[in-house]
Amino acid sequence: MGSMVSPLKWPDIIIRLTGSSNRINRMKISEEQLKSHNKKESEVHSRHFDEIAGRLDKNNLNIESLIQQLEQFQVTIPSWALGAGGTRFGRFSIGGEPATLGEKLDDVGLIHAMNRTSGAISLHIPWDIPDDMVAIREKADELDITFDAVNSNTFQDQKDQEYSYKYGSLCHTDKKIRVQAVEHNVQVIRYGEQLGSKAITVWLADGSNFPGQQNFRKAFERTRDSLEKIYRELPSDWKMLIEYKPYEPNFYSMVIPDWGTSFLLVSKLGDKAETLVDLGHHLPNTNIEQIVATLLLEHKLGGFHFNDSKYGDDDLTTGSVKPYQLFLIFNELVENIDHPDQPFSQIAWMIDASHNVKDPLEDLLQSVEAIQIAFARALLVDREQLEHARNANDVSLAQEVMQDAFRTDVRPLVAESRIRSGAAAHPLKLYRQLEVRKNLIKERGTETQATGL
Ligand SMILES: [Mn+2]
Repeated sequence: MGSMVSPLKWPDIIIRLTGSSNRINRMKISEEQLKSHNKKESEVHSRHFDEIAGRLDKNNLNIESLIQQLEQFQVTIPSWALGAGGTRFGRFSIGGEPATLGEKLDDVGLIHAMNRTSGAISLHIPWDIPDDMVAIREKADELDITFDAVNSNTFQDQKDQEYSYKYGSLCHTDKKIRVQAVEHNVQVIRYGEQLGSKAITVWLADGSNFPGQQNFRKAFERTRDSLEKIYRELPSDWKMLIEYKPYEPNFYSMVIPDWGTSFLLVSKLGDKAETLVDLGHHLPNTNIEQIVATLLLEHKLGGFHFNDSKYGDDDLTTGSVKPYQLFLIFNELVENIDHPDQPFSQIAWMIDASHNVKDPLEDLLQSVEAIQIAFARALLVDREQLEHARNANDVSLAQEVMQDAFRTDVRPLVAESRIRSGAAAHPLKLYRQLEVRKNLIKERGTETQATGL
């Protein structure tokens, strides 16, 4: 981010009345504010954009098509990542956190207004059950937001719940508990149908903490049997995405620890079941791009949970620690972009992160931009030359082709795609100029706490 322009004062910020709500002012970003921001940025932006567009044109790259692909690309915001996260050691509030589902939608609306790339939210049930389905759908329409995959939760016990998930849910040794967990997932699908979602993401905390605690084969079979029951309740145009994770909350074994186990389950379930890749759910140094390539080959790549990590499931800002890995993942995706059996547009692109020290909205803006940058760089890879280098076993050339794309500063291309979509040239800069967090604190107070991780 460049130097910050002095912030606007409160009266300059367009606010709107929310009618009967106790909260008087609702922070909203107006078209005028976006236009004025882009006007101020236009001179510097044009210079940077013309420079890179001219250079890429010499390489016979179709800039227009690249920008259009960026414009169409949308990344879903998870409802649980809009407040401050925490660790088991503590949590530090940031103030102005959304306390209701409506306010969570408002926050996604703010992000989407600034980047026009975050036009969907992924809800977590039961944290985000809408009280008034019609009102929530209307609000989402107004903010131009759709509902992406819904997420079930059998990793915690809820207040009114009959049986505990302490020793597992879909894998549990007790049939009554498995039935309860299956019914919860079916309920999540029913909520999702009312919202217009088209997928359910299942992540299981099921596993064991000590050797000998669980019969691996029986736990797998019970899980498969439970998933089949949920699968049978899927509407015809829905998908079931099965996420895997090697450890945590269980530290000896997880029932679905890796992509291979997820792939085995989704293959047994049927065409509507696919694997979901959460970047943080791998042991250190795992070659995630190769997993992505194999899932693409088998048409079983359902979607992503983007984040970044240094050691484990750190849930850090996407692209903040390993940007080259993110680029390599997108390189595999772009290589397969026109495949009719695994349409790029039907892959679920979602963020799954947690923010312990940063403003969640700033963090999400940074994550989305990092994803766009990785996508744009992957679109720059000279595929013909790469294929030639590979076939000729020209190892150095293959590396050059990849790194030439990675080392290109594509930020002006991403900014151009935003400007054309009516978004801000520099969303984070605008966010700070408008003092959005300060206004959210004014609106909601410092004591609110969002449900989430
Ligand atoms: Mn995840």
